[in-house]
Amino acid sequence: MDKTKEIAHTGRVKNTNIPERIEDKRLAQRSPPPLDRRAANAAKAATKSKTSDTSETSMVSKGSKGAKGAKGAKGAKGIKGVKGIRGIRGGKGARVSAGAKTPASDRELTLLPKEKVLHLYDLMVKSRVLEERLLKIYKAGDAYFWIGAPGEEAWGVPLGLLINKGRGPEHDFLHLHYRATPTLIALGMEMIDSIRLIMNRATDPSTGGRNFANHYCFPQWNIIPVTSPIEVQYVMALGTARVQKRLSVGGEAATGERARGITVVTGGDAGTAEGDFASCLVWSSRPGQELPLLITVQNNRWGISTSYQGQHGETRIADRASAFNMRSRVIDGCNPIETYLALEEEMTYIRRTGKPSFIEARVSRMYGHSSASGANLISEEVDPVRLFEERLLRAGHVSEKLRRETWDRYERQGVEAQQTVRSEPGPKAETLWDHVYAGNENADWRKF
Ligand SMILES: Cc1ncc(C[n+]2csc(CCOP(=O)(O)OP(=O)(O)O)c2C)c(N)n1
Repeated sequence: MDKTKEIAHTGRVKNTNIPERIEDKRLAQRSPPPLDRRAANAAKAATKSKTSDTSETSMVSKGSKGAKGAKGAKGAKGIKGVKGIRGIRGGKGARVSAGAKTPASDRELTLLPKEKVLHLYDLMVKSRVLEERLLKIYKAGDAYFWIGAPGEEAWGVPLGLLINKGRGPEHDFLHLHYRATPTLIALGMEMIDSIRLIMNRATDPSTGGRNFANHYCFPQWNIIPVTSPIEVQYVMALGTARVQKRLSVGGEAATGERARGITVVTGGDAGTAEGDFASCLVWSSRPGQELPLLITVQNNRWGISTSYQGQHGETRIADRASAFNMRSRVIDGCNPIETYLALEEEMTYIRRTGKPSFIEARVSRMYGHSSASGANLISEEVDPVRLFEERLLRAGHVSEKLRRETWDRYERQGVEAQQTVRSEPGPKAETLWDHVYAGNENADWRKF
């Protein structure tokens, strides 16, 4: 049997089909210089504050070793991502140990305040526990279909934390695809609302129980409805970015200062073959008409069961953005620190200039495409949550006790939420036509 199909059907075979091209040295990331400077400064600051580091909560062991290891600006090199990207290469062995570093050399942890690092960890665990709960719900027969984001936590959580959250063009718009649970969790979505969606309950705030798992919609946070047809979000994103452009300096409805809200679009690597993706590059980069748009691709190296390797003539997807003179970079989306810093930098650039930027994040797909491909754990895929957790344990940022408590707390929350949702009603037939049009105009064609 063809290896690709084998994976799709069982989800358990060795992932022998990981494209060599992704491992090519040419893929080494070109981090813009400001990040390196920032890394150097943070490393210096961490060294200085080494002795005053005991003010942290009890979850942090005394005299953080990470801070000790931060000595010297050379540590900044770690951020370049070449090392991190190795974490998702198709090598052998336990994926948790791929990024193994001694505490003394894990300077990267000092690039963000410790509180932020722990917050990232907490939300990543929460998102993973929720996703695994959704899988269990599907496998127990409480849902018809599962699709989701285990393996994208290190990408999605930082993204959610950096969003200027709210409703209307002065806030960020998010055109997400169906692997956005980590971002929604970071934005503050309750676990129970994701469970209501997968269990198709009328109480589901996203769709009233009418759509698939992970097809979120939260108008109060500018979360545009997630669509099942892939890639359409890349052209829709042009619309909200255009509105934000109009509100900026020199725009059609100039307000005197550049709008702070930007538009963010996410999607998969296979989807970039669609014309919508090309349209997005063209329309966001027209000289003098550039749009405040963060275009991102989460490259997990698969489009259902079709391998990246046989589909992409370009070396990096990010290279396609370079052809439009757009700022672009490749990052290790399995590393939350690198991701956070890169996203922060690109979002700041877009807010400041009103111009687009492009990020290709290398991510993991731990349970295959969806329930349609079995939804079983693929042990060779990188586990970014465990990878990060290992680092935090080694650095003394997280104790074994805190680790256990975090997983247990969210596990309990998930189980309780599932039990609650079981007793909630499904949608009524008469609500079928609700919310098809904006303003809730009745869309029942029989009544036209
Ligand atoms: C327009 C359209 N074509 C095909 C499909 C079927 N389809 C669903 S997911 C998928 C693969 C998408 O792969 P990728 O863009 O890499 O995202 P991933 O699912 O890997 O995150 C395809 C082809 C679809 N949903 N919509």
